[in-house]
Amino acid sequence: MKQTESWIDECHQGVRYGLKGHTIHEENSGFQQITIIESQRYGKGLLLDGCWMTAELQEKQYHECLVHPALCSAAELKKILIIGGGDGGTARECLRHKEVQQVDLVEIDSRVVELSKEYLPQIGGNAWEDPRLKLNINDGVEWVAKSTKSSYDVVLVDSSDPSGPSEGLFNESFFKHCHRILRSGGVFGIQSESPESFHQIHIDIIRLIREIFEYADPLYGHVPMYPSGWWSWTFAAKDGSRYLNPYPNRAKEISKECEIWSTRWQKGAFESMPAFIERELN
Ligand code: SPD
Repeated sequence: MKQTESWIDECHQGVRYGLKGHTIHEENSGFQQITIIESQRYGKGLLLDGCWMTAELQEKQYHECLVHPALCSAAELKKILIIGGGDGGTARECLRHKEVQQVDLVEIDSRVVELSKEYLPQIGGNAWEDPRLKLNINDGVEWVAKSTKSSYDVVLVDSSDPSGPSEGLFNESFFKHCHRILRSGGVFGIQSESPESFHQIHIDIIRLIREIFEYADPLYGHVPMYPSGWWSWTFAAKDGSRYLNPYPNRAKEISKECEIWSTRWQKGAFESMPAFIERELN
């Protein structure tokens, strides 16, 4: 029998951001409400606590933009840390880099991983079987606090919005640990919300990261299903703004199979800070 299609919306402050489709699975994991939907336009999708996380036909717009600015510019790529990212998309993009020896994926909610493997297997792709991937069902805040100094070449935070299980991933203490565990020559990257829909949160994230890291800059792009569709990722480093300059050999190899990311796209995306954000940050 054909499922009844309806609008599935993420709602904020008098605005809603929706896809037409139907719910195929819903549960409360103890950490959060997890919803898997089938949409008419973007394939299967995932919501956490009613907020859009990803969908099969637009996940690359998010994952490529979080991963490649960092992995194409870090001095070495031996050991990568991903906090969150339970759908596997960030790990998949990291593991496309042949120099990567180990990816520690630290996801607090095992059900996000299990349901993503079951309903959204294309998003993780081969990452789940890759021996370089070490999946840890653990609290990312505790993980960074316990990690030894300078133990990672790249640290990526692929979290949901800063509330519920992700609340602790946006504060001073967390960022200080990320700075401590990053090697010099390393790159830190985090999804940093929408300059429009989550304007103040976006500003606060950049300001805080700039207080802790020697160099930090946001990059702007589009994820159609997210609030306003206008999204950002912020990158930081200790030894210069190396994230602005991808190594040409890595970039050439990686961009061959990207939908969005390329050195050209990245250059524009770092340059496209809107004037109102630039004024506030200065
Ligand atoms: N408002 C949505 C922010 C979600 C960012 N993370 C998405 C997870 C995809 N791996």
